Amino acid sequence: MPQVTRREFIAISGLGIGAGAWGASSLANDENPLGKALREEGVVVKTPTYCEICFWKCAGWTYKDEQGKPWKVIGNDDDQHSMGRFCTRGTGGLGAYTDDSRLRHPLIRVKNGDKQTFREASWEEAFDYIAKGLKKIAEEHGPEHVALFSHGTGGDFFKTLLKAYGSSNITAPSYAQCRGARAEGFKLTFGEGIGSPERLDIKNTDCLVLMGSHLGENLHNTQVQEFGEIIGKGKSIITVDPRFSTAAGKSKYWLPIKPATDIALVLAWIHVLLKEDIYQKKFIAENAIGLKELQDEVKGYTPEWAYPITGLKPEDIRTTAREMARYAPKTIVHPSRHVAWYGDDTQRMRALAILNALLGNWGAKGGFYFQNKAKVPAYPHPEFPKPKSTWVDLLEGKYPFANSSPASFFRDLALKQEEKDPFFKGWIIYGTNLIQCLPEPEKTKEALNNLDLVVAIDTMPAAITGYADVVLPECTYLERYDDLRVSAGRKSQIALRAPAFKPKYNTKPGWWMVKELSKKMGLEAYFPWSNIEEYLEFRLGKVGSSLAEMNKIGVKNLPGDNPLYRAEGEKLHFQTPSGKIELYSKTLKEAGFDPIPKFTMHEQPQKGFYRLIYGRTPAHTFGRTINNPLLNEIMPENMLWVHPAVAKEWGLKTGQYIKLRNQDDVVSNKIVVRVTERIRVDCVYMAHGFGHTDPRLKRAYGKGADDSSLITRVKIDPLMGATGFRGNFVTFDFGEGV
Ligand SMILES: Nc1nc2c(c(=O)[nH]1)N[C@H]1C(S)=C(S)[C@@H](COP(=O)(O)OP(=O)(O)OC[C@H]3O[C@@H](n4cnc5c(=O)[nH]c(N)nc54)[C@H](O)[C@@H]3O)O[C@H]1N2
Ligand SMILES: Nc1nc2c(c(=O)[nH]1)N[C@H]1C(S)=C(S)[C@@H](COP(=O)(O)OP(=O)(O)OC[C@H]3O[C@@H](n4cnc5c(=O)[nH]c(N)nc54)[C@H](O)[C@@H]3O)O[C@H]1N2
Ligand code: SF4
Ligand SMILES: [Mo]
Repeated sequence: MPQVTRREFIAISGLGIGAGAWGASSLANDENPLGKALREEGVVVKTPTYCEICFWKCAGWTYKDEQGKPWKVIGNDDDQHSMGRFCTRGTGGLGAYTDDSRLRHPLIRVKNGDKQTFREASWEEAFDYIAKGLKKIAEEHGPEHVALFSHGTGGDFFKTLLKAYGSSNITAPSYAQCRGARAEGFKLTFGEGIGSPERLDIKNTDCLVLMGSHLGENLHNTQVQEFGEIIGKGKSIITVDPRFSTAAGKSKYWLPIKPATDIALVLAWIHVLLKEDIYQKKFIAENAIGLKELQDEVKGYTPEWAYPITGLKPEDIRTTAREMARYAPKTIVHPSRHVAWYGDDTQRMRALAILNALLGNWGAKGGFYFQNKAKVPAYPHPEFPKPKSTWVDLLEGKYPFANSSPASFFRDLALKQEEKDPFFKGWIIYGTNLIQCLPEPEKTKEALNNLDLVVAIDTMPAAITGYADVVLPECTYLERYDDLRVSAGRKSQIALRAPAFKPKYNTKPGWWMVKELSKKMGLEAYFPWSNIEEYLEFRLGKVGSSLAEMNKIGVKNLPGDNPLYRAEGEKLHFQTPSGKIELYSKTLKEAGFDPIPKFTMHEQPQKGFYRLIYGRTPAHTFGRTINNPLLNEIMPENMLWVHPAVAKEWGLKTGQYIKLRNQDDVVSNKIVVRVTERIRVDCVYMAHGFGHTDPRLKRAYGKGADDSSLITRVKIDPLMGATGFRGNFVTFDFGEGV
């Protein structure tokens, strides 16, 4: 079936250049008299949307002027995610629409002499190709041999398609590469996770502890705004980070921890709370089991014990533990979000969950509030066929606490395993750049090579699209309807995304692709609506609303909100086996794991090497915005943070370019050095998402370095399969090009 077997990477974005870009209009500026006048006269049109520049999904309004030209995107005042304001990235969302490097046409991989290339195809041809390929795999191997990788809203329609086809092998990098270990660590302790948006009552807290959670650079909107509020009120903030982050700069205490030793600090904090009897005793007595076992376990974990491990002074550990206790239960130890660090991540999250439990903040004002979630009935469809096997079968007992499939595990199932043929034969990849988001990118490329069919659905010529057989260009979120945003939070709320502009070029919305593909595959019964408006009307009608209403208001609160906080003396029930918070976990013990987290020392850098750490930057979301003309202007490339002592040793100066070489001799792109006291001497830091290698991502190409390329070693969490990214070490390389 494949027209081309060995799958070479093809840089595709140069195919077909056309249509000029709309520049950043000064009309977007309210100071501009013309813009102001237009607005006052009401000649602008505003359309409701929710942002797709990251996964926080803030609701807002897209404005255009009388010529239908884009003006601005701003927050919807009634939305609990945006609270009326978009972050830097969301505000730059118009750049996703205007980006002239966008995908423009469906593409099919072909052989051209001994070179591979893409040819522009019609939608009809592209769908035929995919339907034929999927049919062949189903006949020869079975539909469960096809996986869907999906991240982002439109992916839900593809999930329905895959299930209708007969496979439930669906995965996302937001589990094993992001917050999966947090979900399982909290579930094992409290019986449930903390969701997204996280149920953190930051605005009412008196003490916020951030452990590698870098609010301010991590721009998750609601949290950053609430963080700003408590900074303004002078609340106590404690930041634990090997780097003096933006959040550290706003903190009462900054603990520059030695990387990879967080569990030791948390155990020492727990020790202090218990030893000094300053934990929330009544709450624990009523709601938790395992206190005695916990007390026994942490007896020896004194701050003096933790000092040589973490590099943090015993008095600082005691002072900060007392600070947390002083404000409890209005204290939150933020469990952060991207938690795939060192391979013992579920246990680190367990330690944080236990610490939070001792602070009595579950269901407390200023702690973890109880979420409300809107319920909107699904559009009915026939029952899905039962797959012969599911991802749980594929795991064969590995990662017993995984409640979702790890994406990297799926990747490995497309690799040859000890003479066995790879399990997966086809991948459909929606809105996730697997080359940059999975560790060990060379393995990902090898897996892509082995597959019979690779389909990528994207808006941009992201690296992953260069490995596809068929590329389906989606229009941006500003040009399409999507499913409703049904979110959990303080209120039960829904939001609508409607198109502000017609799709540019020959791009289409995901829902349309799925609907058309379903016809080719004989699966149209699963999509019994004729268009998205009909689909949305049906769902909205079930909750007493309509498209007309939602187009006017964008966001709607549904009735039925439950209290956010526990009442005085209320008896709480937890969905754990004991019905209580499990400080000691019998479940873990029985599965052969530590029932109370223990600290194990991780490998430290060899002489001349530094631990590679990475994180977010306010102007960008991963790699997806680097080419966005508005956001690229704010930050075109990343920098390498290097401590002055290290810089001196290597003769490095701010502004000079350098390459990095990791422990496996992989060399990065060049990156500009920033010498700064704001980082420890044993690590270097860069923002993730840069170093694009496709020459026709006009603005992003060759700018900065890609941390992923250096992450050739992973530490996998044995409980749920998280891929620890932070056990990679780099040294400086003065080779060619620097
Ligand atoms: N090295 C390293 N790896 C990491 C991380 C890290 O910090 N460092 N972070 C991890 C984390 S926390 C996460 S959540 C993952 C995220 O990893 P990804 O899921 O890869 O997230 P993005 O980089 O946002 O990539 C999304 C892709 O979606 C495309 N896209 C954007 N909008 C649309 C749209 O409307 N429709 C379609 N079809 N496509 C669209 C973009 O062009 C891009 O190719 O990465 C993980 N991997
Ligand atoms: N602007 C922006 N905001 C985003 C995103 C984005 O792409 N751009 N992505 C969103 C997503 S999907 C996620 S998952 C979140 C992730 O955001 P967070 O969960 O807040 O942050 P991380 O990326 O886990 O952590 C980065 C921080 O950890 C520190 N660190 C490194 N090693 C250690 C260590 O051993 N111990 C401690 N204590 N700290 C350490 C780094 O110095 C850095 O400050 O951000 C979200 N917000
Ligand atoms: S946090 Fe920013 S980028 Fe993310 S959805 Fe909200 S406005 Fe968009
Ligand atoms: Mo994430």
